[in-house]
Amino acid sequence: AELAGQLREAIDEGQLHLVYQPVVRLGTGEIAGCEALVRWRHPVRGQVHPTDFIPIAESSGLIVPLGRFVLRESVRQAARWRKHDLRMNVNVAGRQLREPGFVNEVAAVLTTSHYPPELLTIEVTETAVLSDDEAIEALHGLRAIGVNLALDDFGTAASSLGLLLTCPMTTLKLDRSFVEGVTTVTRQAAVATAVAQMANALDLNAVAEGIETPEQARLLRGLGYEFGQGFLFSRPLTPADFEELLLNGV
Ligand code: G
Ligand code: G
Ligand code: MN
Ligand code: NA
Repeated sequence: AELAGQLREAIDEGQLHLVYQPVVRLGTGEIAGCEALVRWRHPVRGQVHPTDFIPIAESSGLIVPLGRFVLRESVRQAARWRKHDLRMNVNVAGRQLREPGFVNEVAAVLTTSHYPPELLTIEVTETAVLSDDEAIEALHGLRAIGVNLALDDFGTAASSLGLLLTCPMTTLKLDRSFVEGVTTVTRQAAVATAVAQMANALDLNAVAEGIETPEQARLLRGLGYEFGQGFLFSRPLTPADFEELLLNGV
């Protein structure tokens, strides 16, 4: 409860900031885009990790103003990096999707920053949209304005393959729990293989998350993952560090 009160202040007083983790084209190693991840610089506690405050933000409703900050800031940054032709991925919670006017808000942010909708990807989790008609309707609205949609942490939650029929997704992100043992654990490799085949059959982009070794990257590329993300390439970076990476490559 204390943290919830402080989170309200944090949003108003600019204690939140964004870091960006590169998304790499596994075939060439080039940076195709990035995922915006929120961070909280707490005046007393120091860095508070999103896993410690996103749940509080969701239960208190503060995810709506927090998400508004994340969306504006990430799109503004993406527009500044426009000449690098980067895609920007932004995480959105179910609560945000259900907020009336969310699609209009995204459209307005894109217009204000002169950023093309085709370069923005909204990431949602399976649980955020599962059996939620309003959230699914928002996904259709976002797709209608040209925004891309990724199913994040794919395979972890109450995976409903039916979501792939009811939601207009453009991208599947294989959860890093399957990537961890993909070179050694047969069952994880089997899931990674099945997800890649499904993505390719449905004409969806396939992204593997949490890649930490060159062997994982090679294997996943072979399985059909066009894109990868993980500490092998880079941790999430401040805008200044990300720009340096853009100049020097991964
Ligand atoms: O880097 P990482 O530890 O930052 O992220 C931890 C979790 O927090 C991930 O599940 C990620 O999706 C989530 N997260 C990070 N930034 C945001 C954000 O801006 N909005 C939402 N809804 N979730 C986020
Ligand atoms: O749930 P989501 O995928 O949105 O969150 C991404 C989270 O995964 C962030 O917390 C990010 O810091 C973390 N992450 C990114 N790459 C790696 C990696 O290679 N290994 C591990 N263990 N975590 C990672
Ligand atoms: Mn994500
Ligand atoms: Na993820």
